Amino acid sequence: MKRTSGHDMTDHSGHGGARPGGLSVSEGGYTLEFDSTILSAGAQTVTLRVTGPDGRPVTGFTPEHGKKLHLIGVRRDTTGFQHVHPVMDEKGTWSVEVTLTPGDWRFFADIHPAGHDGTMTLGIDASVAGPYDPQPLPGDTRTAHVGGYTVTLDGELVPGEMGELTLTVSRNGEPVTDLEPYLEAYGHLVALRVGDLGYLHVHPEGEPGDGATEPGPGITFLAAAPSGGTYRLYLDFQHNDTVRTAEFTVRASQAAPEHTGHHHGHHAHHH
Ligand SMILES: [Cu+2]
Repeated sequence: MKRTSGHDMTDHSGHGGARPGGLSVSEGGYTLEFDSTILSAGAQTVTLRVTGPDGRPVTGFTPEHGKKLHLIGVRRDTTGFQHVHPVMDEKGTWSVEVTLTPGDWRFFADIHPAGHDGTMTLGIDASVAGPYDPQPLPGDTRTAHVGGYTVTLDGELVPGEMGELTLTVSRNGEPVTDLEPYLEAYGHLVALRVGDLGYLHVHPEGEPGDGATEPGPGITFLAAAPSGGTYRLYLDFQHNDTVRTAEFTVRASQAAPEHTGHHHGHHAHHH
């Protein structure tokens, strides 16, 4: 039997795609801890650590996309998205400033502990005190406007299959062809499943300086949806020295008719 190894996270059961990350606070012996999971509204510094199989804070991490820890925070209604890079002290405590609004939040730490086989995403809940005004999910949106830029999304999220997503950036109607590298890519895309905020691993196709990847206007990613349903997508891109986030709502279309067992020539009935 031919076996694939390494980075093939696809589930071939036919029921879904890559298993989402971020649904567990602990995985493989690694656990995400916040000093406090009760936070206040507004700008503040949060402190956190990752403990390892021995129960002690981990200090050795393998950088991914130029950072040892990517921290993503989002309110449970999918608003307030933040993607920040905490700084670690010698004891393994990370700190970073975030700006929070009242409500229930989910934080994700995207890490690759040194010596561990690959990356993982750990997730933790936190409560921000104050009157919570949950927002309805924006409907299917394939065009986002942010800071004078327009970003359009092409391609499909398909349950159980790698699909290609292309995000195209324009400004004042003109394609942007001088995107700046940000964290070793022209864009970073985070996808969260609505309902449980399952975190999808999305991989950019090509990177700056590889001789093939253009600095816009299109940025291409590969992603597989773990299931049907609705997803919220967040694209970070950099232009004119500023990082901006464009947000989209996408429904994962059901997979095309089964590849096996379908009936050729089975047309609609006529009465
Ligand atoms: Cu990051």
